[in-house]
Amino acid sequence: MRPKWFLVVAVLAAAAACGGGMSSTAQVTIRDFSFSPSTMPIKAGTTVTWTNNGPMSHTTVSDNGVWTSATLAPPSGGGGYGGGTAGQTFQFTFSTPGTYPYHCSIHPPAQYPDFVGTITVTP
Ligand SMILES: [Cu+2]
Repeated sequence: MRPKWFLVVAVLAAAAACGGGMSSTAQVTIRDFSFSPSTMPIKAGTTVTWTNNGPMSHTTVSDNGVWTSATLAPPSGGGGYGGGTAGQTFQFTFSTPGTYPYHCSIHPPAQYPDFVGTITVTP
């Protein structure tokens, strides 16, 4: 049987990892034409990074005006020869609990109904 101190260490490590007001991060990948994951629950204080990995330029824009990214260029060049650039990113930190739907302003939901996402922020 495992000694009890092992359990204590595990609980303390878990508390240190997610408690105490430490910030955390989450990732959304933009493709042609989807946000992945399209729905994402996070805790308040989490910084979300959107990364464009599709072949076209895209944006991430809050339906309610909470955030508006610049145009995010796709990754380019290199391939098997190396070099090139990574796809551009946009970051936003969610402080207030709520539901935050968003879309790409270049490819709006009227033409791309599945190209939408939602961030749900809990306290
Ligand atoms: Cu787009």
